[in-house]
Amino acid sequence: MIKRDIWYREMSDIPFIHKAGNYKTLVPLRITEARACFLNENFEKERMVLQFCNCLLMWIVKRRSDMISCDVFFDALRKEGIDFFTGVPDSLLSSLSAWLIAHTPERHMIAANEGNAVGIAAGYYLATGQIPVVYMQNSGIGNTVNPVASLLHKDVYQIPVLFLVGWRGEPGIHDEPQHVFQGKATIQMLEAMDVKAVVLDTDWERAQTQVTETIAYMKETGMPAALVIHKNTFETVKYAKAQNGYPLSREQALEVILAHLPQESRIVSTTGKLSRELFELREARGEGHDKDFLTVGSMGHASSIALGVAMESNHPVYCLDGDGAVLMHMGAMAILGQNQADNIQHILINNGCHESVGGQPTVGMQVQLDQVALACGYEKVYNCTDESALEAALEEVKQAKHVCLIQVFVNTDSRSDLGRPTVTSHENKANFMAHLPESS
Ligand SMILES: Cc1ncc(C[n+]2csc(CCOP(=O)(O)OP(=O)(O)O)c2C)c(N)n1
Repeated sequence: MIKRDIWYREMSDIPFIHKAGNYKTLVPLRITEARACFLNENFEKERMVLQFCNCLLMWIVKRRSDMISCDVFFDALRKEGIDFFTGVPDSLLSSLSAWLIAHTPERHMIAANEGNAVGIAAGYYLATGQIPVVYMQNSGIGNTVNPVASLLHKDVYQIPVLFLVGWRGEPGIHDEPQHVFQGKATIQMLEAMDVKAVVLDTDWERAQTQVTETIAYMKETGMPAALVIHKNTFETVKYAKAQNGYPLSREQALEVILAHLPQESRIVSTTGKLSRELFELREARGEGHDKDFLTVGSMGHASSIALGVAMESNHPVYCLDGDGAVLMHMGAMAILGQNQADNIQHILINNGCHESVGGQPTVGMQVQLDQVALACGYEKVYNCTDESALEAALEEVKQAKHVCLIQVFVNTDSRSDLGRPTVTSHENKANFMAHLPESS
């Protein structure tokens, strides 16, 4: 959190700009109004922008009055008889997740993937006749395509599900490369599946009418519909990440891993902060990035990408995975376990949550993923909770003749100043491919 006295010392007498809800109107705010503002926590970075501009600050704040209260939003749904929620967390919808976890845990289920959530929602509808909610980042639309088209659609069973879709990569708003195309295609993709798409207004008076009309449409037609949600639509509801007491953080585990991998090995890393930490650790170690493929999108597919690479190369290939990602497409473990390649290893960094998007729990600590790996045909599994156990496992798998699982249990810490890769996704691909053919 920003310390109030530091904020006032740094910001006094400086007018700053408020980017309003629709990101078009620039509203100058007096410093005295800062109290009423929701501030970006990354203060150091913003201060650099301030120093650079000297007197003009492009500040990413929204007045609380521009935002929708989660209490009010869920109350409106409840009045329509909607009170069952399932989905996959996302940073853009983190306030919604936090609210659901705090207020209605027995009516809320975090799913393994967005298609899984559609299945649960459809079953709920069959049992109750009530409309369920599926929430997700727009990246998850792809995971819903089959159950939407062949389960919910009116040509099949005609099941109304209300989707809340976080709009990453919204045109006109800067976002990471993995969100750009998805952002452009979001509305079209929904409409192509005959899912009515309504972009939720950030002003509650207008949004309320949209919610009422959308639900009326669903009740009348029996069809699914989606409320597409801009960034910063909802007032902040904080979720306190559960702590689990494990000594290593994900980044510390990565440090140990990098120090013990064979020189010629290649890494395929999973979606989220793990890949960002890997990138920064490579910089800190003065190494290049050519040996790492950062799977910035396509959550849950890193181990499959690693398998494809391993099949066609002589390098030892290590997949660095997360528990949320492994659970999302757990079938990949079966294919990995049954493959013939002798040069692939699977390292699962398990913090029991979707740490990258707010720390919402996964079932990663309840499910014995090591036993799943063995059942899938992995040669051996290692469960590590500290540095020395991890080091020993990393040394041992160098001799393995088949895929093993090294599961590292870590805490839920991460740095607040974590950056993003400065190499583009195209450069990452080109560099990785260019350095793959020969063992080096
Ligand atoms: C299909 C899809 N759904 C949701 C997301 C949003 N998302 C990005 S990272 C992440 C969490 C990943 O959790 P985990 O694999 O456990 O790694 P951690 O962040 O805990 O290191 C989520 C849900 C996404 N990128 N793609």
